[in-house]
Amino acid sequence: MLHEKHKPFPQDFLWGAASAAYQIEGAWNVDGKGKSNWDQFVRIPGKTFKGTTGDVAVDHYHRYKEDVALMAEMGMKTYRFSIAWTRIFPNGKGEVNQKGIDFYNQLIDELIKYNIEPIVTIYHWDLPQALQEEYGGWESRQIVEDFKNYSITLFQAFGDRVKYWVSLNEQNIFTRLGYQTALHPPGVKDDKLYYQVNHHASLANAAAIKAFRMYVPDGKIGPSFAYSPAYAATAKPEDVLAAENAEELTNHWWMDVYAWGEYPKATWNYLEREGIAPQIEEGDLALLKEGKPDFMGVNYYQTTTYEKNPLDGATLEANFNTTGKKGTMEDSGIPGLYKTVSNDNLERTNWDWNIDPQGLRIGLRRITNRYKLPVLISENGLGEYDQVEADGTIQDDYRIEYLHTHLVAIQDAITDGVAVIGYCVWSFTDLLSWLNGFQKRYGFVYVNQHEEGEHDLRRIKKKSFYWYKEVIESNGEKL
Ligand code: BGP
Repeated sequence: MLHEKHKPFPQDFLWGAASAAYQIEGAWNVDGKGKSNWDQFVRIPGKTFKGTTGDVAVDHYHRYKEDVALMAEMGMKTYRFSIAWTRIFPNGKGEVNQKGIDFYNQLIDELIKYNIEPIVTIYHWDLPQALQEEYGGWESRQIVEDFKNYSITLFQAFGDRVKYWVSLNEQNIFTRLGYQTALHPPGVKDDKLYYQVNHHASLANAAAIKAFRMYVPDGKIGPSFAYSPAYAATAKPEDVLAAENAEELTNHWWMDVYAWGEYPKATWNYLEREGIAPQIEEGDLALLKEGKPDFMGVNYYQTTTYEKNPLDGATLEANFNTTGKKGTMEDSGIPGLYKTVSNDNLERTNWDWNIDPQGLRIGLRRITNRYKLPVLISENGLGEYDQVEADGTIQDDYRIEYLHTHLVAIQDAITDGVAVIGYCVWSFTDLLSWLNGFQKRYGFVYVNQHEEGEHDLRRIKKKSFYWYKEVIESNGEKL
């Protein structure tokens, strides 16, 4: 299946970039915004790299016009951004804060002015702290109703102009880091609760999608899933089985529920035996089936390689590289099921993320074969140190190389028959990385923001900015 002749990118392909409210907006307590779980968490000493916060982030709240003008200059067709729940409902529910609605109206209108298709993410991790305090946030079924109401408020306010929506961003990541490894708020380690929280989030996702059909009947909606396709470390059957376990427990566990409203069998039975399967109430499974997405949103950064893990083997207690010191990431696993191992065939970034463009093609084909849904690549990008040269330029050839090879893989997948509707690079401007501060940069546009020292937040176009501009102009013919 090697082919010299690629199919072209579709004419209406959505070339874009993505961001999230907490990572760019700043203005954390401005214009009536309430406190989110992240506003709370970053104030606990030792939780983020050098104590960075999103209080200012890259000040997009005040500089959105400048940022959108840069997007227009680049020729971007789409921009994916998230809405801060606490700007709309400072306490998560109740009275709407009109100033929050106003801000996003202005941003959306500014994008439309330049023919940039807005893609709105409803939830990118910044939960209203009031809901966390009142009933534990995702820990309670009450979240389903509040999330649905919040979503409907957005559909009513913006659905006339916004036709592409992402429901939950990376449910698998915010729940794992929030409830298994305690790296994100609320900083809990409780496996049973983790699966219960996920069930609530899946219900909330389905409830929002079901409501969407009524409020934005001509729109499209789907979740964004952080998909890391599983590889087996060797052809030993026990390693292949470990990779199968991982594919089911780290991927199908969510995507099957999104696409089919069903939990995968082997994992369900395993969790039942362990006494940590979620409690399901009457009507839950029916609701899950009623909330089918129009596309699978995929955030792709890397593949993960697995081998057999004995019962007394590696656990999830492992160091996660948040410092940018290569080689500090440790392997982790679930005893009896699988354990991660480094893949010597792949290069890694300074944060120990594998670089694997072919893994994207493989993942896209797996999704297509299993779910028969179109895919929106809602995130893909390279987090690296960037250096401003003496002449003021940023020569990020490594980022161009990363994006180039991933786009070739996408075109391979399109040629294979995968329906890809768009590609959102993470990210447009540099922004705050949740745990890694400002030094781990992803943008086409450099922002002079740092953990320490001088930082006037000025924007500088990187070399990759000009490269992507040409890619878009040629609709992917000049990769
Ligand atoms: C995804 C998140 C993004 C972004 C990205 C890069 O998981 O959806 O919000 O942060 O990863 O991650 P990091 O900032 O850890 O490098």
